[in-house]
Amino acid sequence: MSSEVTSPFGVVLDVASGGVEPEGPVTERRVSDLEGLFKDGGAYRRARDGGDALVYRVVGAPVPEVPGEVPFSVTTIEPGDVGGELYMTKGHAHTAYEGEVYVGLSGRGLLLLYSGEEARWVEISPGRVGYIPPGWAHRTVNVGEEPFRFLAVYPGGAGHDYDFVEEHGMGARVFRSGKGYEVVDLSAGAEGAV
Ligand code: S6P
Ligand code: ZN
Repeated sequence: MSSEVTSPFGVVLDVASGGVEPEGPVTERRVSDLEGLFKDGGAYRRARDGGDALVYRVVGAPVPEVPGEVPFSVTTIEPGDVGGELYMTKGHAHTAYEGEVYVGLSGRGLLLLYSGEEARWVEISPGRVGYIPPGWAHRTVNVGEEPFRFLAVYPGGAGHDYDFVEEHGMGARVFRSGKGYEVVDLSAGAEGAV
């Protein structure tokens, strides 16, 4: 257990900007931080060398990541794609057997989940909440034309393992299509897969 003591507090979430006040840790990921994520390596290098756009930003509340605490943060994924594959977060698994909740704030997104065998996806938008059960790796994708923004709430002892997704992917990829977006299920659980 931590010896830190957290006092009760409230924060203001600015839904229009993704700001959190008072603010905790802030993480920004540009195209250059996302090597190996996108399928099309040539399109990735062109995007990285030709502007290196901001893909997403995570603004946390000042809550320590230790067991017992319940950290929360707002993620904003910009609209865009690399070679037709929509902007997304790196994705991770929790190191502890802990779940998480995503609350849609603005825009349209997809929560991708991967058990290691099966890929699943859940639409997130204002008024829609996505549930991540323990044991499922997760990633979010902006499938709209506006910034996609959501509040994440998770146990402070969850821990973040990025290696699992780097090594195994998410079992699915999400591309732009005439209908808006298309999910390509590459997992062992996909229909028709061996
Ligand atoms: C933390 C939670 C989110 C993500 C954020 C960025 O458990 O799932 O706050 O950290 O959406 O994604 P990633 O995969 O780069 O951490
Ligand atoms: Zn998480």
